[in-house]
Amino acid sequence: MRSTYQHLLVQSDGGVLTVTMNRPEVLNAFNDVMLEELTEVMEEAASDDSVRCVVLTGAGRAFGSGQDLRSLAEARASGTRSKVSEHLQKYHRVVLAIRSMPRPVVAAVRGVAAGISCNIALACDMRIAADDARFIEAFARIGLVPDGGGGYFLTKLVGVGKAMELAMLADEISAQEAERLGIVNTCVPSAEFESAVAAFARRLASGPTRTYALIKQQIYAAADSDLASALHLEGELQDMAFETQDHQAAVLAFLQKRKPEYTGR
Ligand code: LHQ
Repeated sequence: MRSTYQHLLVQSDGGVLTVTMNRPEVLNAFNDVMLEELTEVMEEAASDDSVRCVVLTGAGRAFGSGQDLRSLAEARASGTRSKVSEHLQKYHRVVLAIRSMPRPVVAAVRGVAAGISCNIALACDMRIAADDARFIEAFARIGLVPDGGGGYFLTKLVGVGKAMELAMLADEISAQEAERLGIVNTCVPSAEFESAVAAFARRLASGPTRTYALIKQQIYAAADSDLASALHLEGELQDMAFETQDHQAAVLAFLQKRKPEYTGR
């Protein structure tokens, strides 16, 4: 992993890789460079066993404001714009890297998460929001459909009826409402945001990492399958979990009335 990026801050500490989107002057809107850098970091984190939890967040007062509309308009005006679906494939690569990453990925959302930035937060495994966070499926405001997996993630998280409302009306959802709807896992006071994110990430980074990868596979497969297939996959995954060092050490720790220490192996 390189040490400097143009539009990301990347910091590794105790198994937690914190990736901060860093274009605060435009509320961390995505331009091509930031998108390419985020893809690179997520793909590298997926194959780096020293990373046991990834936190994705934004610099300044926002998580992200979606596609940079200025660079989009400039590309359209200059005639250099490719078909939107081709451009979207670059976002899809990030979404798929997050979902298939064999370790937990947490979105830490402060301020606004709009458009495709909102949907990249939804692609993460869990979300922590500061109480000033706001979520906007802003697409219909500019005559577009939710992209970056938004239609899929919204439907899974809040159900068809509410997903339809959020996508069509494109209204802002407060952090408290997002917590009530199950869009975010937890909402914390802004003053406690950084320490709450750090504690959550540290806890995940000191958990049974290989088992977390299997749980991720299990939950996402279950969301798209029938009971019989889910039960079949459960058996296969438990065979793998059963052989991890963390499982065996945790059983021993229980029998010896000690707290387990997970090594991630
Ligand atoms: C921005 C942006 C922005 C550039 C704030 N771009 N500068 C679409 C098409 C193609 C392919 C890929 O996928 C997509 C997906 C999408 O993401 S479509 C949705 C794109 N995003 C939006 O429509 C949201 C646009 N932004 C807003 O509606 C507001 O800025 C929000 C509600 C996010 C925040 O409002 P405020 O808190 O009032 O901040 P602000 O509007 O004053 O923004 C601060 C600055 O950031 C401002 O620049 P300035 O020079 O005036 O200080 C904005 O122009 C700039 N900015 N979003 N997406």
